[in-house]
Order: sequence, then structure tokens, then C-alpha cells
Amino acid sequence: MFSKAIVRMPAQSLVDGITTAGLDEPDYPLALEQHRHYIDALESCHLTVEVMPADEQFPDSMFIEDTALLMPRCAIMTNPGAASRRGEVKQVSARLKQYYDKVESIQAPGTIDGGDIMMVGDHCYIGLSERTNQDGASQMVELLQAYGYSGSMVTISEALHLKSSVSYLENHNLVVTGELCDMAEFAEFKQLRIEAAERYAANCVWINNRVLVPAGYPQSTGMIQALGYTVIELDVSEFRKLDGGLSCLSLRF
Ligand code: CIR
Repeated sequence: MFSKAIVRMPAQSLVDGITTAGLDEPDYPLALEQHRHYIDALESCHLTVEVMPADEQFPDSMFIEDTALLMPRCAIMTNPGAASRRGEVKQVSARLKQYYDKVESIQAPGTIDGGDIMMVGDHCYIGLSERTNQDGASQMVELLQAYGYSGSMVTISEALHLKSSVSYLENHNLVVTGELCDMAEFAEFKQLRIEAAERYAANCVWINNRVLVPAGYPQSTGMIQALGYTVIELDVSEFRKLDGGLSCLSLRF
């Protein structure tokens, strides 16, 4: 179970965020409204939410998940694969020191984004992607092992991050789409397979037996509800325009 989350307010500079989506420019007032609803949803899952202020220097900084991996016994700061995002890490690290005695760091030339790390109990699956290289992933596995956890790597090519295509809903349930459906690494799970038309919904977030799902994906929502979860649908259209999903808007611990 999680008890806390940290989010970061979107900056007006979000219009300059990195994107491959090919959609319109994000609407800042609407992004703020959607972010407010996201915080409300976290609170409705009984999380205490710390809200970090926006930083105009970092257009992608509301995607705070990419800056750290939070495990019960340690926090591990990442070194994001996109050079424009590396400066986001320091401020988040300072916040995390309030909560963690142990705050470790991935060192260059290793790179890794939090969006490439999926926690399943004491194990982390790490996506080798455009943002996460072998060195960053190897450092992460070594640090995990030092704290009694384990990690393994999965090479991905279809999406920005591992968790763009897979989400763990606890109880052995995995929401999965695309190239990850047939990977041996995920064969042991009960898979809820998301069809291509709804692939954006593969990034959903389990929080204390509720699941945050992006609005507008009825088949995915139906499958998750059929497993007995309470679903909270959230419109995150303005973050989707920047390749962002639901999980990347918070750090949960
Ligand atoms: C980026 O390209 O870094 C941002 N525009 C989107 C990051 C999304 N993060 C995530 O899915 N974990």
C-alpha cells in the first residue's frame, strides 16, 4: 500500500516539452485543471500529496516519475536520458531526503528514466529504451541488489518507456500491450491485453486497490473493472500531447 505521493506543478513552458505525439500544442489552463483533478484522485486513494512548485526552466518537469525510483528501503535518483531533463533530478532529490535516509544516484554515462522501471514486489523490470541505456540499467540493478531487491532488463522498441506499454495492478495482474504481450518475462502474469486502438490505456496506475485509467478507453476500463478494481478515469489529454501518461505525473511511496 502507498501512503504518499509527490507531484510537480506544470510550468507554462510545458508547451516546449519534448514530444513525438504529433498532436496540438498543450493548453496550459486545461493542463492545470487536469493536474488538479489528478491530485484530487490521488487524495481519494488516501495518499497525502506533496505538491512541488513549477520550474519554468524544465518544460517536462511535471513528469516527476522519471526522476526517481522509490522503494520501501531506499530512493534512487535517475539520470534522465533526455539532456534537457537532467536538471530536474536535484530538486526532487532534495525533497526526497525528507522521507528517505538513503538516497542513491545513477551516474553518467548511465541514463535511466523512472518511466522505464516497473516494480513488482521486490523485483523491478527495467526497460532498455531510447532513454535508458545498459549502463544506467546495470547501475540500477546493482543498487537494487545492495538493498535486497532484484532487477532484470527488457529491451523495448515500440514506445517511449517500458510503462507506456505495461502496468502492474498487484495480485499478479498485468495490463499489457504491443510487443510486451508475447515476452517470456511476462508470461507468468495474468495478462489483460490492451488492443492497439487503446494502447494509451496500458499506462494505468494501481493505488491501494483503485486503478487510475485515462478517460476514453472503455474496453480497457471494462477489463480492469471486471477484475474487481475500482477505476478512476482521468482526462490527461494535455499531457498525452507531450508523450506523458498517468504514471509519470507522480511518485508514489
Ligand atoms: C519526455 O519526453 O520526457 C516527456 N515529454 C514525457 C515523459 C513521460 N514520462 C513517462 O511516461 N514516464
